[in-house]
Amino acid sequence: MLNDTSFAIHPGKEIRGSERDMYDAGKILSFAHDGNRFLARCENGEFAVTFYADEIVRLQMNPFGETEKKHSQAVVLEPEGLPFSVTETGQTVVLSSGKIRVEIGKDPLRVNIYDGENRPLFTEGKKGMGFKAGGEVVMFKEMGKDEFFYGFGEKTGYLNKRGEILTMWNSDVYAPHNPETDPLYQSIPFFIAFDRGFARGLFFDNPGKTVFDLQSDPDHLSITAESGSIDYYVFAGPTMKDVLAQYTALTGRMPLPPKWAIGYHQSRYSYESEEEVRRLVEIFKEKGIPLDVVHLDIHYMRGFRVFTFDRSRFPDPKKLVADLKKEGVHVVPIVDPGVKEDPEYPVFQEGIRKDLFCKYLDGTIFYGDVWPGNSAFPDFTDERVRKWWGEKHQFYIDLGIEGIWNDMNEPAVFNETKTMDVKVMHANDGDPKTHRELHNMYGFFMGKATYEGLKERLKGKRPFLLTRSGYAGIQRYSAVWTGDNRSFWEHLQMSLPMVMNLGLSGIPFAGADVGGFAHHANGELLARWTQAGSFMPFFRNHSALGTLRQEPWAFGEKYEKIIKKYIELRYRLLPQWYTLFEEAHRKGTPVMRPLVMEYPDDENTYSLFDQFMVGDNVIVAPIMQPAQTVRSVYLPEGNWIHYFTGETFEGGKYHLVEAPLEQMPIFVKQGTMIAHGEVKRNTKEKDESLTLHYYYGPDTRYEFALYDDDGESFAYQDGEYFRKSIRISADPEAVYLEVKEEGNYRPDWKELKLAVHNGKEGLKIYLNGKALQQNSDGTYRLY
Ligand code: MIG
Repeated sequence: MLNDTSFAIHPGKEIRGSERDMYDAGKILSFAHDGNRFLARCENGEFAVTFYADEIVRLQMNPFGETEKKHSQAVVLEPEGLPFSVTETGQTVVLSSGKIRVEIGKDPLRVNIYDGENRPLFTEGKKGMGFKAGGEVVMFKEMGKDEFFYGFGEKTGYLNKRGEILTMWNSDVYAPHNPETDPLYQSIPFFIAFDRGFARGLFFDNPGKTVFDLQSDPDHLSITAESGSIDYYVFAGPTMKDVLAQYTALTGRMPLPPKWAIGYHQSRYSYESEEEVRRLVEIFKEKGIPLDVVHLDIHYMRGFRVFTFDRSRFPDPKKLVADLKKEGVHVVPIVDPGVKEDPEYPVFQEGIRKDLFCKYLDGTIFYGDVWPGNSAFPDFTDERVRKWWGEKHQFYIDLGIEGIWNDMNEPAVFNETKTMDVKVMHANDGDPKTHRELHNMYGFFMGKATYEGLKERLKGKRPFLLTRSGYAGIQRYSAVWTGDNRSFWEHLQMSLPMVMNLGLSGIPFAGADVGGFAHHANGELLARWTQAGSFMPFFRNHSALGTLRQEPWAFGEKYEKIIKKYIELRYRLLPQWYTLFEEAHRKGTPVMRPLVMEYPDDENTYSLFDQFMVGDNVIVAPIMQPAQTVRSVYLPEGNWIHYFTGETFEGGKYHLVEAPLEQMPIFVKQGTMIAHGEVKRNTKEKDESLTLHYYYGPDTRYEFALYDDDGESFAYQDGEYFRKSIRISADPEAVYLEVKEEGNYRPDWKELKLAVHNGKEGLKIYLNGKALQQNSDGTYRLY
């Protein structure tokens, strides 16, 4: 409350992780192990090690009681009962899976973890684990002097988090989103430590308040949790992609979203009537600007009651949804967790009668003030409540709705603490815990309830869910947007590292409100923001009540043309996007990537935050300052082709690149390929023809993939998909394509063309050993 006065720097405020007053776990008194688990009793608590997979190990230390075998619902992987060896010496006990070696010092308990090649994954050095008198648990890990840190979910600031103190406590922060504003809406207590190309990960699975301190001690980071015990997983890497594959094997991966969700979304707080929504969609059509989704913010509801439509504003929502769907546009309404306390409101009645709301230990319901006024909050930590909430979505399903937007699910409450009373008790599927202990999972459980409820009712169609709040594993249910940013250039700048770090935290489907939510946008800002946003996984223009309108045409024709061009580019590249989404779904590799992920041996990429990659071969360098028409772009080794001019740029150095307002610098790596479909009104329209653009470079090799399926069902899980893999190699005379296809699905397109850029006279193209004839337009027919 007093954080914006000098009270914020009250003497004696201590948030740093320090050893001061810490009680160390002490020495090991006895230990034992069965096939699966190693258990040690220490002077101050119990310590356990469980191998979850060859490259994943779980470590626990509970100073206050026993360590539980059970894991949180963030985790979906069950330990396989991996055999591990146990070797005891005088000072240590060493556990090894072959890929991970845990070296446990006995007096005092100290844990150093190495990989199969004896490289340190995480070591404690002199500092270990313990607890404080206030009940906090603390642990330390050494930081190498050349180490960089990425991930940590949704954080402001730069890409590399070394030197920061990061708090995990899901919070509704309307303003400001400054470099030091922390925490925000999401808590993903996971990070990647990266040392000159060697990556490994750590997930601290504690949904209470945790603090990661990478600042106070230059040689150690500390993790402090206000409640609960120490419970963490180590991932052995050795590459960033490996770490993410391992982390998402543990916490789950993004389901493949419906194709329409990868298109362009238009939103406003709020489109307030059926008429306004129809008119909006009409204008998109008239202007020929592609559009897949319109979001309905809180004004669609009757007095902000969830599972209702205000019939004075929206007289016939079913017809509206159906008519729009005919045009290929999906409607996504907002759903908040707060249920209005109104004895005449059936949802509230049911919640009371069936005992579904969050309560104190003594049985009284927790009420908080949100949009509808005094409200009760479903206890999503309980399966019974999640099922009920899922069933309630039949209301939207009956209207033809296939996507939901969850907001305010930190949960946000209009009071001094901004959230639910931490003393509230959650049922937590038979293991009751306080809100203080589970706070960061409230939005996660709401997402679980919503996604599973929708999926069950959509009869085989893929649901789309967007959420503001979440915890590790939220990617299994939802896309994430970064909340209430502002129409500031600084917030456009910030969105790059923020969305990249979300991707590095297992959440590939993320984006920031394009144009900025609060404050007033202007034409130049919106144009530049749309350019950048069109290359981010979740692509939605959204703006707040009382701000200037922000639709693509809001600032006149000059800007509209540019904005339209980039939305069109999104659609042209959709086959590429979809292929990358499928890769993220299957492996956990993010769609939007920092350069360091693809060029881990290039030190120039380690802190690079103002440009990014889409997939492994496209670099995007947005303009993020007013009146700027030239910027510096770093290009790693190899040659890079300017997407718009075709000019070749030599890699391994910085370039000053021209960027007039209508042009965002985009580069494709020489020797690689990207797929183009056709510009469409939306994803309902199918591609007739696809073109694979190959950027010729002698003596290059590349593995290209093109993925497709019906874009809306789960049939791809039963082999109804299409994957074309092309192994490309080029020498000074020719390009050799070796093509393989798998899956039973036949895409809609009738022809597949190959366009060769920067080729030279007489260059030959071979497809599976056969020379191809050039078409009159210079392309080659591949299919
Ligand atoms: O600010 O529902 O972040 O996207 O438009 C209060 C109204 C609540 C916050 C969300 C924003 C949404 C708004 N909501």
